[in-house]
Amino acid sequence: MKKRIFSGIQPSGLLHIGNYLGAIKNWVELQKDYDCIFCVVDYHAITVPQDPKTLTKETLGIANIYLAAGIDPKKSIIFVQSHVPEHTELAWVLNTISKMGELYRMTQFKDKTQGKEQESAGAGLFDYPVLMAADILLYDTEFVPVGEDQRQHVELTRTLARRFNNRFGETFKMPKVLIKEAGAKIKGLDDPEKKMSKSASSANYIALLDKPDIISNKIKKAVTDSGTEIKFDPEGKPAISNLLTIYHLFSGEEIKDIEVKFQGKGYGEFKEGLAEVVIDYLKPFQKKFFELEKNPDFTKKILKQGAGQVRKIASKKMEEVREKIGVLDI
Ligand code: ATP
Ligand code: LTN
Repeated sequence: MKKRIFSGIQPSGLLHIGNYLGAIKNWVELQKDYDCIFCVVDYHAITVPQDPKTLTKETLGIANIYLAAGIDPKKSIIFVQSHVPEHTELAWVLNTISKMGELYRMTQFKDKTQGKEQESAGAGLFDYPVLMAADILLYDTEFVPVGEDQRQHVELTRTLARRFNNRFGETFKMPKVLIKEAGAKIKGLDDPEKKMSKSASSANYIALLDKPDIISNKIKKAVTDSGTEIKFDPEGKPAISNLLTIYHLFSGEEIKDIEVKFQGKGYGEFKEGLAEVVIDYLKPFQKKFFELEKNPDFTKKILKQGAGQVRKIASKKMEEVREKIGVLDI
């Protein structure tokens, strides 16, 4: 029996190369050795206001990104969170054992409410990690492959699993976070101190669907460090180190070899090389994405099949949970 992997991405805005290198690229590799379930977490996306038409379009869009990137529905399951109501049902039960204090300590909640009146922050945004815990725990997940920013949420998931198991008896498997060091925290092109984020300005990220000239331009304008040397030194040269990481992950070349290749050459030449590597890598992915976009019924069929497959697992787990907490069976 293969070990299970579960992960998900919200259909809220464009995906960027940080999402790809920190999450999706690793998922594609994990499919060989694990029993993988990949979810489009639409109920997470509505924790901040979403235009309904855009949400529908982006839900399908994320599924198409998964497929175009190489998630193979013959090997892995792809589905949409809201199509399996056990996710929200388990989230409710887990809410009853979650503490306000531990949810307040979540850095994502703090970041997303920063500068705003906490009084007007959505209860859904506050509760976001509990729904994520439900996603993971429903499937006896062994590993959760995500970027560094999600580590704390997986820790909370473990806390909730442990608490439930202690109170009601062994029910949930203890999941572990799976973070691959290279790519776990791709930094913004305009600010190498912070993670690349779709909530930032467009100069911050390279979207997976950006056109070649846009990619070249963004890389050309990316901030650099003082000096001229192309050297991997995250402390002393955070900007160039970030660009080297991107180069390494898209080209498959070792960082040391890339340093040698650009020895004695300036930042300009390195950036031109990087743009070429990123554009070449994304070309077949983009082509596949636009093909899939023309045939929504194909993707919908995969999502429907996926929901059917996972529902069997989820409903069994929910039955067990109901029984454990003492819900009347009729
Ligand atoms: P935002 O910053 O607007 O909240 P996001 O870009 O972080 O959004 P998510 O949907 O929260 O996007 O993340 C999807 C996946 O991508 C998660 O596994 C997350 O850890 C990963 N990820 C996001 N940003 C990065 C990044 N800069 N580097 C590596 N992985 C990332
Ligand atoms: N919070 C995650 C998305 C997410 C997720 C999950 C990731 C929701 N449920 C379950 C892994 C497992 C994010 O990337 N922002």
